[in-house]
Formats: sequence, structure tokens, C-alpha cells
Amino acid sequence: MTTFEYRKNLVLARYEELITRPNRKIEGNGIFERYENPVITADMVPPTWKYDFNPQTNPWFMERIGCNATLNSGAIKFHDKYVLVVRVEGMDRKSFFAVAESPNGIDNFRFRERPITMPDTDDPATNIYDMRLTAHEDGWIYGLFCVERHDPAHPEDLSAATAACGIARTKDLDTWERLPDLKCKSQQRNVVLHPEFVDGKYALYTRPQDGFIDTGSGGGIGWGLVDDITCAEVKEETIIDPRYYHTIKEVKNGEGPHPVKTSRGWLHLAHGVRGCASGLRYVLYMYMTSLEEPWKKIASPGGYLMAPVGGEYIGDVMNVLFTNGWIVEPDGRVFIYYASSDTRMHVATSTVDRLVDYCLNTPQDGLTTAASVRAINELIDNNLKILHS
Ligand code: BGC
Ligand code: BMA
Repeated sequence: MTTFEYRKNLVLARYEELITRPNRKIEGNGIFERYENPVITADMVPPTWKYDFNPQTNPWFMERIGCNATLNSGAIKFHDKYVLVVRVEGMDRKSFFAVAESPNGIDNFRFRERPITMPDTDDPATNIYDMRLTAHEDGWIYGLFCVERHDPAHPEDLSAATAACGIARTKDLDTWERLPDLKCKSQQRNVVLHPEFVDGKYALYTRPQDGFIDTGSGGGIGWGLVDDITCAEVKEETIIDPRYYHTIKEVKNGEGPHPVKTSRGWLHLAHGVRGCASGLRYVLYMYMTSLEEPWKKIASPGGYLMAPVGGEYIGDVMNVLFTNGWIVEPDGRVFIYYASSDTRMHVATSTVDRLVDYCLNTPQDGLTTAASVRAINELIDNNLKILHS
């Protein structure tokens, strides 16, 4: 057998084995369950995207175009499949979007034949990433994502960049109509489209920031209305979930996927960031807003829902969990898709009832040590009464 044949068979067999590997649930803290294996890794990108399959031009069956990571994915249930629009990052540091589908949401994710070719605007982006999917009541599926360009105001600084919100829509997740980028006063990453009209307008969760990395005076997760999504402009933003000193969201926070409607209010999943000696630490947290007024917070469980554990700590950008996709079934099952350390995708499962219970019955962050100890003592007081009765 030639090297070409031997290696081709090996690569294809390993790929098939990896994407059909069954996943297993790990019992956890009662709020959600993690799973044994990641759901998507860079090794699960199809070999046809990486290898030249012509024995004449690639006799050693070498990889030609490598993949670095599969991370921050949007999620949606589509034609009975669990679908992720994955941020795939090549070895050249460029990200693009690609659709991967699974029959059960926890394993057997397989990429479609080709990545998405996202049309550009008149001002082409250098990089695009982190799509939030919204099946809006207007009938379109929207993808909102970050559009990054070199900052023209600082030609001498190679790291000076700008972040804006790109907007595109589709009916099939393959072909996308690109709309103009969101117009607003400040830079934006983490913009998310609310699934319903509010006062006849499109509603956005925003994250105003002063610079590319610094949120600066940008106070947290914002809310703004847009008259026309085909030339979207946010003129006014109000902060609905502020950052706060000495919490998990001291430095930054951002909306995850769009919130889910429950009988008790809108259920939100977000990320919070704090600084430490090893850099920025990204964790996932939740909050709820009012059904009638989605911009009014009604529940804010203290602390994080999920932080990295074990191997999740390790990767390209260490100490990071990030989410921009979840799928909620009509029967209340919830699939949370999250990336660890900007490297790979995982799933965690829960139910709407459990997550609402978590939001409404977890003590709020009292913002001081004394308040935290008080909350623990209240729990102990109640438990001792029960245990000694
Ligand atoms: C990276 C993002 C990151 C952002 C801010 C971008 O260049 O692609 O993953 O969130 O910088 O650090
Ligand atoms: C960002 C996000 C993500 C990323 C995270 C950690 O600001 O928008 O793209 O996962 O940083 O690097």
C-alpha cells in the first residue's frame, strides 16, 4: 500500500470514529449535568477541508490547511436536528462559521459539506466570530456576530482593532443575506437579537464598550430598540445587567444566546469576566427579566453557574468558558453549548424548571464577605432545625 493510501484510510477511519463516539452524562450539582466528551473539536472538521485527496499532488497525504479550534457556537433546533453554527478557527487565526448537526444534541455532530460563505459588506472584515442565532417572529433566522477590523485611526499599532456587530439572515443556514452592520455610538461585541418584537421594534441586547478590549465606562449588558433591521441603528442603550466590583463580572459581561421565555420570566445565560494574575477569567452566569418588560431584571442568582473544570482550563486562551448557544425543547429540556478555553465545544444539560428554580432560589450576591457568610448561616440554621427535629 502506498503512503497515500495508508494515511488516507487512517485519517478517514479516525475521523469517523471520533464523530460517532457516544457521549455520557456526568452527574453534577443538581442544576445541570456535564458530559464526558467535548461535542466538537478541531479534529472533527471534515478531512476534505484539510487534505488534498489527489495522490499526484499530495503523495504523503499531508494536511494542507490546518484547523486550530472549534469554539463559541450559536445553536438552534432546525428540521429536528440540533444545529450549531460553529466558530471554526484556522491555523491562520482567521475564524469562519460552519454548520454542524446532531440527531440528539450530545454526540454525533457532523459538519455539513462546506463552511458558510458569509457575504461581506462594502467594508470587508478581517475576522468574524461568535454568532448568536435568533429565529425571530418576523420569520427569518438571524445571525448576529462580531466583525473585527484593524483600527484605521491607528495605522502604526498592529494590534489596534475595532469590533462591531455584523447582521445576516437566512432560511436554511447555508445561504445568508448580509445586512449592514449595526450602527451605534460605541464598539460592540456580544450583541444578541431578542426573538420577539417589543413595541413593534426589534430589540437587541448590547454590550457598549470604550475600546476593543476595554469596556471602560460601558456599564454591562445593555438593551436597545431598532426600527428597521435592514439598516439597524441603536440610538439609546440602557444597562439592564451592570458590572460590579469584586464579583464574577467586575471587568466585563455579555449576553450569551438570546433569552428563553418561561412562565416566570425571560431566562438569560451570559458570561462574566474578572481579571487575575493569570489574565481574564471567563465564567457563565444566569439572570431573569420580566416577561412584560424584558429589560427589567427580576432575579440575579449570586456567583457563577459554570466555570472551567479539569481539562476545560487548558487551551488557547486558558481559564475561559464562553457560551453563545443553547437549545430549549418544548418539553423543557435545555442543552447549553459552551466552549472551553477558546478551543473546543461542550454540552451541558438541564431543564427550564431547574434553571428557573436556580435563578429564583439561589441567594443574590450580597457584595461583601459578611453578606456571603450570613447567607450560609441562614442555610445552616434551617438545615439544623430540620436535621434535629
Ligand atoms: C479574538 C476574540 C476575542 C477578542 C478580544 C479577538 O481578536 O478573536 O476571540 O474575544 O479578540 O480579546
Ligand atoms: C472574547 C469573546 C470570545 C472569547 C473570549 C476569550 O472577548 O468575545 O470570542 O471566547 O474573549 O478569549
